[in-house]
Amino acid sequence: MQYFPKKLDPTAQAALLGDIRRIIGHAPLFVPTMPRSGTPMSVWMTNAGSVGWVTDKARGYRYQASHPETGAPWPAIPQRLLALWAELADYPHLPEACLINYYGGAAKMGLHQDRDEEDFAAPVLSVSLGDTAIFRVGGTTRKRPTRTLELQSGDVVVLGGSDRLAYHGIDRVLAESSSLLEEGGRFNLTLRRVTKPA
Ligand code: MD6
Ligand code: FE
Repeated sequence: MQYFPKKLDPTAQAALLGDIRRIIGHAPLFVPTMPRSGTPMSVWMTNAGSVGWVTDKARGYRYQASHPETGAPWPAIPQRLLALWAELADYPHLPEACLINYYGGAAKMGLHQDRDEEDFAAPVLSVSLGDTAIFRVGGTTRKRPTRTLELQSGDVVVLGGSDRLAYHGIDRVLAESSSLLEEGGRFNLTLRRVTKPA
């Protein structure tokens, strides 16, 4: 795991937030539901890219090329995120998906691995915008000890190499810890390579 605190300055954060707001204008946030149980997750979600990560009761976790509610293709991944990937990912191919998670009030994310991609040689790169989150990260089994890290607006985390499949999650988000989002809360953007390059 590589941690880049304050990788984006306030100007870059505001510009990226503008990109995210435009994406949401075309691909509205939706409430994802868990496989089998259909329990709603507490985050809202959307995507950019040739494919996006979605989940629902009937079909479970997967990548698909269209928005589950509008049926429209996902908007393109913003150039400034592609530039960040080129700088930090140490991987010679473009990312294909940018998952956008929005955490309001009490939203959190349980401990999980990102493992729905075909190519674990590529890292997953995440950018935080808005309120500070308590990020928990452990090893590659649930039994390994975990530690926590406060992710602030503009921070970037890269999970790659032996940490590509590390368990991680968000315990909680600290309300009113940032003024970037007028409505409060937090966006997390995760860039992923999904398919194995030819
Ligand atoms: C979050 N992040 O920060 C959740 N996944 O809201 C993730 O699930 C994540 O930060 C893969 C790599 C980095 C991450
Ligand atoms: Fe994740």
